[in-house]
Amino acid sequence: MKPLFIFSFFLISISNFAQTNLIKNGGFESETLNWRGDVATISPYDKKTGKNSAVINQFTGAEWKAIDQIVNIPKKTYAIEFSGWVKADGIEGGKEAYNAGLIIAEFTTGNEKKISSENIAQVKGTLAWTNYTKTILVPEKAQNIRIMLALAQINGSAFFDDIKAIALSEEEYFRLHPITTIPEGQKTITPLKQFSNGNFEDNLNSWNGNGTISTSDKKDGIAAVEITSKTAEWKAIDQVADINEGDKTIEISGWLKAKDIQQGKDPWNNGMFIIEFKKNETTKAGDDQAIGMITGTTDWTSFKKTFQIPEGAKQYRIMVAMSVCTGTLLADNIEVKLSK
Ligand SMILES: [Ca+2]
Ligand SMILES: [Ca+2]
Repeated sequence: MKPLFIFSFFLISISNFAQTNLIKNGGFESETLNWRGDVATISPYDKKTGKNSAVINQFTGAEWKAIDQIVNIPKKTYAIEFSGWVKADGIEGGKEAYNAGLIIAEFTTGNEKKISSENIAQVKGTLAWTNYTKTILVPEKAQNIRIMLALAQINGSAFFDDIKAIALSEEEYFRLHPITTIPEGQKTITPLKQFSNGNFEDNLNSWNGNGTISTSDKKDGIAAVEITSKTAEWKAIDQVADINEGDKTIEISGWLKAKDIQQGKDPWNNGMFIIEFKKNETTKAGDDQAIGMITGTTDWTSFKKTFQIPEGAKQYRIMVAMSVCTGTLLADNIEVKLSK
């Protein structure tokens, strides 16, 4: 228990440090001590906390009436969390939005030159005690804050209590205001890999295996793929792509051309165009299927087949193979169409 207690104590000391209020006498428990200006009176009857609040009353004239306090911004302050309780009573009229009861935070340089100003609270009409909070990043070169409680050229009564300005380090600021990124539609999901470069116009991009690019003999465009085998071995190119959820059928088409392909000992030892369905990297979802087979010497020949996608198949692999035979196989314009 003892180490745990020490740890908790450490955390409490950190958070206490973070909660230090820069405003002196923000709750008006010491009447108007630390505040400049003489337009506010202490209200012991209508307050949010403790014994007192401060009230600025104005019944005629609609003049600017305010009290203020200047505080130093501690070193390494990244942002200030301003807060305060305000109550309004009969604040009526005024042409501008700022003709209201206001808490204003003004950032100034060391010699009180204004850098920026923000309204923390802006109240009109008649309003019960309400808490206002606003966290503002400290502008560059700001050294002081001037906090103002005002009745801005309007008649009525504005009550103020528990005025706070809490300095936050960068770390504290981002702990209180963590950065959240909003997912845009499907962007957070790893995009499915689509079949691509079936016409070999982008060299062998997207393809694996032992092909070369043929620019002299092709079906369309500037290039096709060529697989040449001098010995009866398996030599192939392949590409794996994802199946969209809900897809039921797949149609594969492409063009093949054979140059002196000598069949091996089995009938499928020829130029082959194959699809394999996969559940994952290592598990097949069914038997391999031939889209086309070619042997001997031929012109460009078109092949097309449609398959039902087997249960559980998440990926497919398209293969163009010299299947344990000799000769040259060319392929071009391979296309895949998935449908629901
Ligand atoms: Ca108080
Ligand atoms: Ca091509």
